[in-house]
Amino acid sequence: MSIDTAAETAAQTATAAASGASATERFQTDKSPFDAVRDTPAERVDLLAREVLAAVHATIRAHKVTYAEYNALKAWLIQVGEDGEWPLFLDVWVEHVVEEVATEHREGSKGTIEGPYYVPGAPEQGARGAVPMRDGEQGTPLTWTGTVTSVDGTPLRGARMELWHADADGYYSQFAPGLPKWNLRGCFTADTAGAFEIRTVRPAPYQIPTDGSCGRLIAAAGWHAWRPAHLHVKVSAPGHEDLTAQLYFPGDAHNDDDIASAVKPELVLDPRQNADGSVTVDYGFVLDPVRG
Ligand code: MBD
Ligand code: FE
Repeated sequence: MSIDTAAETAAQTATAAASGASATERFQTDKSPFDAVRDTPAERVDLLAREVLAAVHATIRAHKVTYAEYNALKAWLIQVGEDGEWPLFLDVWVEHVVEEVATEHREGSKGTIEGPYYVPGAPEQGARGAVPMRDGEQGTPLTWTGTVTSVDGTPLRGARMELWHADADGYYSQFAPGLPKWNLRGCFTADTAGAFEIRTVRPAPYQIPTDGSCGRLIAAAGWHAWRPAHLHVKVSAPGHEDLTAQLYFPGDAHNDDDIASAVKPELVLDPRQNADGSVTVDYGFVLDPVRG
C-alpha cells in the first residue's frame, strides 16, 4: 500500500463507498430482519415475487429492452452491492411507499421515511437541552419547542424523541469521517406536561452521495441528487405506535422535488426569525395508541 493510500484509508474520505459501507454495516447490526417474517407463508412470498418480476417483464416488453441494457443493469446491480448502497437505493426510491402503506390507518401526526442514517443510542439530554455539537458548529442556531400527546389530547409524559440530522456541509456523524461520534444526534424525554425544548443548528440542503452507483443512476437518468434540508426524529411512548418523521423548512427549493419523495405538507415547519439571527420553531407530535 502506498503512503498516500494508507493516509487516505486512515483518514477515510467522504465517499459514497465509505458512507454506503457504514449504512450497510449499521443495517446489519440490527437484529436479523428475517426474524420478523419467519412466519410469512410461501403463498405471500410467491405472490410478491411473481408480481415484482411480472412488472419487470412488462417493462422489458413495452420498451424492447436490449441485451446491452440488460447487461448494463446486471453490472449496475452488482456495483450497488459493492458500494454498500442498497440501504441508500431502497430508502431513497422505495421506502416512501412502504411508509405510506404502514401508516395509512393513523389518526395522529404524519410521519415519513427513516432513511439510511439513523443510529440508536444517542446521548440522553433530558427534556430541555442541546444536541451534542462541536464548538462553533456551523449553521443558524435553532430552538425547537413542542409537546407530545396522544390522539385524545393526553400529554405523554416521558415520551422519547430521538433527533438526528446532517451538519451544515450535509454530513451525518458515523457516516462521514472526522465528525464526533454523536454529533447532531440526541435523545430527549418529554416532561410531565409532555413538553420538550431542543437546541440545535438548522441543517443544510443535502445531496445524496453522487460518486457511487446511486449517483451513477441519477446522472445517467438526468435526475438531481437533492433532498431539502431536514431534521429526522423518532418519537415513542409506552402504549403508542412509534412515529418516524422528518421536518422541513418552508421555501426550500427541494421541498417539491425531493429525490426521496419524503416531504408532506404537514411536515413543513413554521420557523420564526429572532432579532439575533437565531430561529425558533414550535412543532409537536400526536401519537396513535396501539390498537387492540
Ligand atoms: C438522507 O439523509 C435521507 O434522509 C434519506 C431518506 C436518504 C438519503 C440521505
Ligand atoms: Fe437525512
